[in-house]
Amino acid sequence: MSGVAEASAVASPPYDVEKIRRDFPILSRRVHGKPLVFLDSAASAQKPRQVIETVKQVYEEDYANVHRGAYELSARATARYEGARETIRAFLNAEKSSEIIFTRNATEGINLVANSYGGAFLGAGDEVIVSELEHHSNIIPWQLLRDRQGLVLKVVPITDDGEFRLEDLKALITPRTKLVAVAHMSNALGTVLPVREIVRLAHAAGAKVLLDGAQAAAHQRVDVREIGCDFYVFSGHKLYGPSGIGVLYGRQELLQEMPPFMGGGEMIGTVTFEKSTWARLPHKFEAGTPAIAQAIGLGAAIDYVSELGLDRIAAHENALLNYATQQLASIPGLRIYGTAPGKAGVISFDMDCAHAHDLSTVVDRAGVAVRAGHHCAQPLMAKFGVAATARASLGLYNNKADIDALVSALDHVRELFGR
Ligand code: 7TS
Repeated sequence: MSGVAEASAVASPPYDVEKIRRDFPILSRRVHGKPLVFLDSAASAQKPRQVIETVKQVYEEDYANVHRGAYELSARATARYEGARETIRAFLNAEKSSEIIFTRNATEGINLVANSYGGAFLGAGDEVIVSELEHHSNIIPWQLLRDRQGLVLKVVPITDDGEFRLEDLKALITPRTKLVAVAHMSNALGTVLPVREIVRLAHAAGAKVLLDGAQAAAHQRVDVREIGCDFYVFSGHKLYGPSGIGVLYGRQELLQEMPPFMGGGEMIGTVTFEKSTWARLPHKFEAGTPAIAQAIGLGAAIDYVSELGLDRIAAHENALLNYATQQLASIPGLRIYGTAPGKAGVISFDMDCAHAHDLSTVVDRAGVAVRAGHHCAQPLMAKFGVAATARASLGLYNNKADIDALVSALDHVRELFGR
């Protein structure tokens, strides 16, 4: 077996980014008369033809509500929806497809865990630990729970380089620590957190671990059993899939104990006005008509990235990240935020001559899309003493020419605003 695997690894063709780019129709579009240079995949990634065609084909040929009709079309839609769940199970290497809950996005997955697990099992004085680099999606649900149930919310500080240090987590863990909820990868800095070690420390103290994989899932292979986490969330739209669909992975014994998050159709066993019972997993957590075509489209997106290979995507993006970092660092007056070793495809920066928003408006005129703002990580921005940064983030379709276009647009910013 391993001989076959090795042979196929050797035989795998080189990563042909120009060919890959042709799968993404939007990349041939022009913006302000210039070819689009898309460097905002951390906010939402573009979609390959394979995903667009799948969603279109579902609506044209296989669309009906799921889990209801005995008729052919509903059976086909249900099989494809459940097939997508199985694709996601394999993608995350979860043990059972009943551990894969479809949500709207990563945000909903975190809110589900906070309300259901947190609401049932966390009480006054119990501690939830997050980190200083979290997206607001992994701060606010815990704050709301804290204010409702008297929890203690603790925050692991981040170093000036944007590193998460295990000893800083260790220093915060006590016997009252019940949950550690952190990002797998930072959307604002690119820092990749040492998640296996975080899980080991938390579990040794009897605490559960939720990982926010909104960014990481698009940039590296994720194996929830190897990591050992209890919950993992991500969004389809950052993984080259449709918006409106996301995933919560939870270990079965936890999901089974947890009460429903939302009530309605699909999630019940029997209903009377006196008492109702709940459907089996995963349906207990999927109230209402789900995002059917979007879930199937997410399955197609995962097939797409799996065929390219997450390891090869990561290698391509890391080489490009090194190139981009070198190029940007050579621009006078440009400062990069977040230089943690092992970071992935995000570069946050500002320039001494222009505000991040002005900078992004100027580069947009050259067809270059970068995000400017607080990146939904205001506490992190406060730590660095800035209100906003500009951010270039990489996807599997970016190439050196994209970076060169950004650098040349930033040179123009210096010409315009430099003294
Ligand atoms: N967690 C992280 C680490 C994120 O980067 C984001 C979105 C979310 C959670 C929320 O994802 P959603 O799909 O539920 O909205 N991050 C960004 C970003 O960096 N720019 O726009 C959205």
